[in-house]
Amino acid sequence: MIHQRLFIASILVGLCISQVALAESYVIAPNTAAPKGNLSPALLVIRNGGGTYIGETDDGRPIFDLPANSPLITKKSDYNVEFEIEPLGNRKIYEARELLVSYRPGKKPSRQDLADAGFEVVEDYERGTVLVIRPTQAIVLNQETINRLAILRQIEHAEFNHRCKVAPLEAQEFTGQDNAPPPVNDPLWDKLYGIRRVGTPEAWRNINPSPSPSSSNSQFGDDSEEIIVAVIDTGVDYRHADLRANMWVNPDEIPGNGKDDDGNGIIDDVHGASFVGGRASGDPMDDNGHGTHCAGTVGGVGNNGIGVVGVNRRVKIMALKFLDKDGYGTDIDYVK
Ligand SMILES: [Ca+2]
Ligand SMILES: [Ca+2]
Ligand SMILES: [Ca+2]
Repeated sequence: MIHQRLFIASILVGLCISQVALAESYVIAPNTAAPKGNLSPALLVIRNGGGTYIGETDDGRPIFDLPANSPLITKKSDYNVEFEIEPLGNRKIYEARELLVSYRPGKKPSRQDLADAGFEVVEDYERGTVLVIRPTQAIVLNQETINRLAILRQIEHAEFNHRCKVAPLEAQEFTGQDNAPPPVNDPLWDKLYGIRRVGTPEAWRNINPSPSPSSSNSQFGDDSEEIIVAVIDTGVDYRHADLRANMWVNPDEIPGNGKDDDGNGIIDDVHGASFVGGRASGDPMDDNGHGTHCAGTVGGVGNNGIGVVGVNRRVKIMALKFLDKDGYGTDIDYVK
């Protein structure tokens, strides 16, 4: 997926979960001249765990050190993610913890080196210089144990492989001042909270002062058919009557033939892919509902007399699933 030549207009992740304050630590190997904020590109995520964020360069300069509740905004996108962080004192939870470590290109630490430091490889993410590792003994993962990795000079960066969870969907109805007649014939227009809250009707009216169900697509300024939006979430019900016309279709993959026609390592990935549980699959069907809800907000087919309308009435939605049916997923599966 990562190597597809695609224009991804935006990435939506709707994650939110209760959090517990905990100091979170990052470590940079002593000989790594990391400029300020230069974390591994594959690991740029927001950290808003309510703790203090610390990173150091080889000469001791802090990379970042933020007070509680100051989110780090990534360079890549501007999404709102909060991660579940269990109490450090909860030994049982941390016994099962994993770490993500990135290493310098061509400098992958050997399994023996990692074993000498007390870790074993859970997963080798070969498309990036990233390993998922875990302690070989039931120990608490904290700064001290992470520091043991610092003796491996190949390692640039280490952090917890967080487990995160989507917030349950809450029904909300729009209660704003928009008294204009419905611009589309989608029957759930009156119940659409998100896109009206963010002013989508006003945006449409900037293009067409009187949008109505009889307006043509072009009169909505609806030229976004070539834009691909990746919804990274619990998957998407790509057969949904109000979404299927707006689903991205992999042009180089023949569906249902049991072969990886485009050679990207994933069989029959027609509308996206799933990375749940560390296994790549070509079927990102949503078994939770959250991702389909998000996809509807992004690109529910507009003015078709069915269901909802998205911010983009015509768009191509790529379903990338990393959260399971209960809404849980990990950092590493998100990165994929
Ligand atoms: Ca494929
Ligand atoms: Ca195929
Ligand atoms: Ca619709």
